[in-house]
Amino acid sequence: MTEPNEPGPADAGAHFVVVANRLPVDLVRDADGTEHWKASPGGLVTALESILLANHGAWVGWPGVADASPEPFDADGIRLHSVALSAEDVELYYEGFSNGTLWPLFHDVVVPPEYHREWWNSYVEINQRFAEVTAAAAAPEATVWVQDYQLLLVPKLLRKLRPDLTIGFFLHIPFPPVELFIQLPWRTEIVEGMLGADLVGFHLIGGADNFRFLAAQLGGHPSARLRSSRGKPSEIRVGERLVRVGAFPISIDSAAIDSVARTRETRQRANRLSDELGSPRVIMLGVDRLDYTKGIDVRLRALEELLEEGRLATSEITLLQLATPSRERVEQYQIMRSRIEEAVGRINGRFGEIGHPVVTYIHRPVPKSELTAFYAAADVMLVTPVRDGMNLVAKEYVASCTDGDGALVLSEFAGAATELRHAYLCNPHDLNGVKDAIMAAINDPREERRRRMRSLRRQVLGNDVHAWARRFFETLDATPGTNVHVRTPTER
Ligand code: GDG
Repeated sequence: MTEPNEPGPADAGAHFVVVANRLPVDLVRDADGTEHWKASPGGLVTALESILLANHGAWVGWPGVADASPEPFDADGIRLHSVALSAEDVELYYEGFSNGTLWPLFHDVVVPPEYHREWWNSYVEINQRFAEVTAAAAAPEATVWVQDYQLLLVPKLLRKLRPDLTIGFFLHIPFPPVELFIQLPWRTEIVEGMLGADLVGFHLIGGADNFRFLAAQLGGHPSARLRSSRGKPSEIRVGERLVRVGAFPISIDSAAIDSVARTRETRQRANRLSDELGSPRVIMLGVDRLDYTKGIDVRLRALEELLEEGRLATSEITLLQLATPSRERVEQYQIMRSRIEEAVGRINGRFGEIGHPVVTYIHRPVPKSELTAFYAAADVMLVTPVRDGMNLVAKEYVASCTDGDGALVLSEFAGAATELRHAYLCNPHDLNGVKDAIMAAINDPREERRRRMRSLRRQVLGNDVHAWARRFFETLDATPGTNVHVRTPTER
């Protein structure tokens, strides 16, 4: 998407509405108080843009700065509706309940989740606000697709306001095992909130199974106990309604990334990057939001031990670690950042040479084109989360590896590991295993690495994000009682 156009006239509502915590454009407030919009095309926009355009769709979300409530406006044919959040709402609903309670709880309590009633109260209030803005933005009998963990209550709240709507929900992060989920003081409300949708989608079958089991236990919906036949969505009876639950592993715009990676500009930038890094035998790469779930610390520890043991030498390898700033006001993120930066400093201090650090660490976002060049230059990609819903970086690397000569080291705890079986899989809790996977990725015969990459590329290029969205809509459409009028273009 590009810059938004001028506000359009009020309309009778859209037939397809996406609801997400953030709008696909960010409102930027300069130091002098002036405001402008900046496109922030994340993966979700890429996935849904063609469907939104084909259906004159709308998007409901927070514009990214506190106390801003611009009127609805059109951006490249998509109508954008802002949900206003005050600074206190951001602190309690977003940094608090979303990222201090749900995020760690849903990621296997990697750090302890905090349970605060004032965070919860704000979460309920803001979910209600999202539901109200959506109810006003949607045409009669429209289809609404609610996204992610910040909005778990929206399906139920929205159904109450607008029973005529068809509502889909998709969770981008893992859905935790029952034993962990039931820590949540508001566990029943959350499950009931999600059951307000007609279709509840997860990345993996395991997440869908966890949810169904909980629905049976907490929601008193005994039909939820019925297991689905493998991979097929199952149905839960909720009063008069049937709710479908299924697995829809998200993907990327594989063909677009593949073609950018093949351009002369990208290849030249990749070659220059390799020169800038001192043309080592092996360039390793990590690309993550700076988050404690991503296992950046795991790969740094593995690298340090490999250097210590002499299995790797500074002269032959380098690690480029891009750690994009994220949730910087949340305390656990500040702690994690200090630890990682300390480890980078220690490794470079112990093993780096003048003009040749072992780890090149970048803590700022880079443009997408630059990122593709990073992928194209990397011999070994390190994706080592301790828990991750999917991990798109792993798939982007594979799509960028157009010469077939690259190796992916991938944690078994990333959703992507379910599909990318021929990666160098490792358990991030087993440091020796991580080290061995890195060494195999570096030292395996070229033909073996190419064989694995061929299989990974078949998987990623054959299952793109457009197919993901289409499958979700087809399943939603097939759910009894729904009324989906969304056109899903097969061509981009
Ligand atoms: C959540 C779930 C799930 C990163 N740095 C830069 C940059 N990125 C882009 C990557 C990739 C995206 O950000 C990160 O996606 P991930 O999937 O790896 O991780 P989360 O942000 O945690 O996403 C995750 C995902 O939702 C989708 O459902 O896979 O499990 O946690 O696309 O390329 N992009 C640019 N500059 C950067 O510096 N341009």
